[in-house]
Amino acid sequence: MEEKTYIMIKPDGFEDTAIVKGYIRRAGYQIVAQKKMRLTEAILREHYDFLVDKPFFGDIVEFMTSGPVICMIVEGENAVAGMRTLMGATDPNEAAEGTIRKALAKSKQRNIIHGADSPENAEKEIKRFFPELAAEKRRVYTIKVMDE
Ligand code: DGI
Repeated sequence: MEEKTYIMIKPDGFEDTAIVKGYIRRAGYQIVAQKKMRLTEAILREHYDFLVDKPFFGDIVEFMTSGPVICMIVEGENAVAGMRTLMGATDPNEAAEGTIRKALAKSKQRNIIHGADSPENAEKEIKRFFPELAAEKRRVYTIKVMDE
C-alpha cells in the first residue's frame, strides 16, 4: 500500500544528511517534503510523551536540541514498516547489516534517525512537524526550504 511516513534525521546525523537520503532513495522511497528545524523541549515532550518519565529523558532533550534536525515526509509502498526496517534497531549494536543505524549510529540515544512506528503515528507526526501542510490536499508537496 502506498503510504506516507514521518522521518527525522537527528542532530548527530545532520552532517550525514546526504548519505541518509541516499539510503532512503535507493530503497525506492520518495522524499516529498523536507525542512531543517531546531526542536524545542515542548515539541519533544509531545513527540516522546511515552518517555517523559524515564531517567534519561533530560539527556534526550539535551541531545535533540543540540543542533538542527531534518524533518521529512517519505512516501512509498509500505513506507512506515519499510523505513523502520531500513533504519534498524534502536540500539545500533542490535541493528542488522545494511541498515542506517548499523552503518552510522553511535549509541541507543545517538542513533541518527527517527521513523514513525505505525501509520497512525505517522499521520500524527506529520501534522506535528509540518503543521503548515495541514490545509494541503495535494499529494505531492512543493515545500523545499533547504538545499540538497
Ligand atoms: O522508535 P525508536 O527510535 O527505535 O525507539 P524508541 O521509540 O524506543 O525510543 C525513542 C528514542 O528514545 C530512541 O530513538 C532513543 C531514545 N532512547 C530509547 N531508549 C533509550 C533512549 N535514550 C537513552 N539515552 N537511553 C535509553 O535507554
